[in-house]
Parts: sequence; structure tokens; C-alpha cells
Amino acid sequence: MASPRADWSPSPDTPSSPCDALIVVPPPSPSDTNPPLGPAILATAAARGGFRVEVLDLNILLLRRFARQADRAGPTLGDHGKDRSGVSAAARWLFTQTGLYDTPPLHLPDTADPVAGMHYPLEAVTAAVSGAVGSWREWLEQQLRACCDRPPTMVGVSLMGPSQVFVGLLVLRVAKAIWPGTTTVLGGSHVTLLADEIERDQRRSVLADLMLTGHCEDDFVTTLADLDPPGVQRPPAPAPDRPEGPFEYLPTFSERQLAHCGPSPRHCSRSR
Ligand code: B12
Repeated sequence: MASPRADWSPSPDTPSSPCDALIVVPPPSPSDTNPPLGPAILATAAARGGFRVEVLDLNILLLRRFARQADRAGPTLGDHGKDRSGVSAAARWLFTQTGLYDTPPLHLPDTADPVAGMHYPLEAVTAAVSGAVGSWREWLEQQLRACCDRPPTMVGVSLMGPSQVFVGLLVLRVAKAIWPGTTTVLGGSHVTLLADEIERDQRRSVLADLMLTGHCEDDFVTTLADLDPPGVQRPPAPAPDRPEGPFEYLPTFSERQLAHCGPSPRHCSRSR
């Protein structure tokens, strides 16, 4: 199996910054036309509590590796203007890396890709992750360490859909190996939808230390505060007060994160 590092650049060269929690977005994400909103909302909520959260968007790194610039020349933005061939090539490459196509799926809906839907028993998925961790370890470790100059209190993995499970589990493995004292957390809509099944399954502890479901920005900050090591000096919370209403809607994207997204294909202009 090809090394992901050799196939899939760039390596991070931006300076490390202190972070309390790191949220990783594994590829391929259903959200492939914009930086991930959910983790960015958690980052804002955490900043209001005085915590610094970095988002490591591995999805955009994969998409950049496969980007076909010619497909992006059109004036459309968002989902209508996306680089469909690049997105699909990236997903195909990654699904092949799992090695799971040699394993019979549990079930397979018509026309579906068994790896995209992760239609495999947990044992098969964790065995595939164990088999792949050697070739992914160096590159993932480099990406994780570039975001945090010390072991973060928490590493979260954001799963919007099943296609992200394979790399998500690899990230959790590598994070625990390099930062054994760090608490690992799973969240996102995929985890939310499967929460009851995961909760009932005794094997869940092999996946992550904690699971937070739903739009959980308040729980996320409370959990971070509970886990916070004593004696850490923090600057005053940099983010403005939360607006009125039950839901946090202001996302924060760091410069590091946005640097990978490249310039917007077209700036706003008015024509008559
Ligand atoms: C927008 C959307 C899309 C867009 C994405 C566009 C884009 N550029 O972002 C499009 C149309 C492309 C899309 C496609 C698909 N989608 Co879709 N999509 C959604 C939708 C409606 C909203 C996602 C969103 O942005 N939410 C808003 C943000 C703020 O919330 P969030 O990301 O969930 O984050 C919050 C929490 O989850 C949590 N959280 C998130 N990350 C983390 C991490 C940690 C550590 C923690 C603690 C918490 C946490 O906190 C965040 C803040 O509150 C969801 C349904 C939903 N209500 O969530 C379905 C949903 C994600 N999609 C789904 C599906 C099935 C698909 C498709 C497979 C459909 C298809 N058959 O083609 C495709 C996938 C395509 C692909 N390439 O993989 C399913 C996933 C089901 C599953 N089992 O996982 C969902 C849940 C809908 C559903 N109920 O069935 N989708």
C-alpha cells in the first residue's frame, strides 16, 4: 500500500500554536465545498470559555491533492460549482487504501459503494485500521503535532458521514499513541445518528474515550473545562458574548485552516 505521505502532500510548515483541543475532520467528508461548519462552531463556543480549539481539516488536504483546476473555471460557487471529478477521484483513492473491498460487506444497497457506506462489521473495520496504521502513522503524526505544541487536553474526531470512519479511527489510534494522556472524543451527525447503537455496544471503548452527540457546543465546553489541567494560565476569553438564542451559529476558522482552502474562485461583483 502506498504511503499516504508520499502520495498526499503538503506537509505543514506553519508554526505550531498552543491549543487546548484539536478537532480533526477526516476525509472524504460529505461537506466538500466549504470548510467544516460544525467544528468551527465548536471552536467559537470554546473561545468564549477561554479555550483555544484548532481544527485540522484533513479533508481539504486530500481534495487539494486531487483537485482538477480546469473543472473550477466556472462562475458558480458552492455545491453547484464543485470539482466533482477531483472529489470523486479523492474518494476512490482513499476507499482503495482501506483494503476493505476484499472483505464481504454485511449488506449492500443497490448501486451503493460498501466502503463509502462502511457496510462492514466493526471487527473488519478495526482490522483494516490496524493493517493501515503503519503506513499512515508518520503523516498523521506530523499533521497532529503541527497543530499543537503540547499534548492537547482533547482530540475530537468529527464524523458527518460513514465515509469518514476509516481515517477517523486511524486518527484516534495515532492521537492515543503520541498523546496517551489526551482524551479522545467522537462527535458529529454520523455519531449522533448511531448514538443508541454505539452506547449499547461494549466494544465502544476501543473507539474513543467519550462520545458527544447532537449540537453539543455547550457540552463540549463543559467537558473541556472538566478535563482542563489545574494551574493553566489563560488569557481572557477573546470571543464576544454569545448572541441571544438556543443555538451557537458563529463559526471561527483559523488562518492556518483557511490557508489550505485557497482563494475564492470568484469575488462578488455587480452587473446590470
Ligand atoms: C448540508 C448537508 C449536506 C451537504 C453538504 C454541503 C456542504 N458543503 O457542507 C450535501 C448536500 C453535499 C450532503 C451530501 C450528503 N449527505 Co448530507 N447533510 C447535510 C446536513 C443537512 C447538514 C450538515 C450541516 O452542515 N450541519 C450544520 C453543522 C453546524 O452541524 P454539524 O456538522 O452536525 O456539527 C455539529 C454537531 O454534529 C457537533 N459536532 C460536529 N463535529 C463534532 C466533533 C466533535 C468532537 C464533537 C464533540 C461534536 C461535533 O457539533 C456541531 C455544532 O453543533 C445533514 C443533516 C443535519 N441536520 O446535520 C446531512 C447529513 C450529514 N447528510 C447525510 C447523507 C446521508 C448525505 C449523503 C450520503 C446523501 C447521498 N445519498 O448522496 C451525501 C454524502 C456525499 C458525500 N460526498 O459523502 C446524512 C448522514 C447520515 C449518516 N449516517 O451519517 C445526514 C446526517 C442527513 C440524514 N439525517 O440522513 N449533505
